[in-house]
Amino acid sequence: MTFDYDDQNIFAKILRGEIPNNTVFENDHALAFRDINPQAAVHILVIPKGAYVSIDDFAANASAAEQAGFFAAVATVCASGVDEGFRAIANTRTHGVQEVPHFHMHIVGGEQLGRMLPA
Ligand code: DGP
Repeated sequence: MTFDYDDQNIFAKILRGEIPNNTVFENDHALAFRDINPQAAVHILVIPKGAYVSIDDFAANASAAEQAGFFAAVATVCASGVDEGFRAIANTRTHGVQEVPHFHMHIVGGEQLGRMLPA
């Protein structure tokens, strides 16, 4: 599997400061911001600052420091407002209906969620 990164994707533009965002947390390796189209009371996106297309690209190719920084950001986001539970989603490529080709983890919660997939 090869991963071709398009640096014109919307999250790359957010990381470059070309498009505004509602940041909730940032560290050296990750940015967390509110989804523009929230699906629940809490809907935050956590993205690495590095150029990774998808979760499998990130898992295979990101450095240990990048992975630690990313998951530190996930931990910080999840420590605020989703104590009753949440869903972490990484939509990936065509079958996963990924719209933005920069790895992002949705943290969705703050209310009772429906089933993950239709029964
Ligand atoms: P996905 O299908 O997993 O690629 O979801 C992409 C998400 O990104 C979707 O929930 C809407 C969100 N999104 C798209 N464009 C923007 C934007 O410009 N700003 C913010 N904050 N979110 C965006």
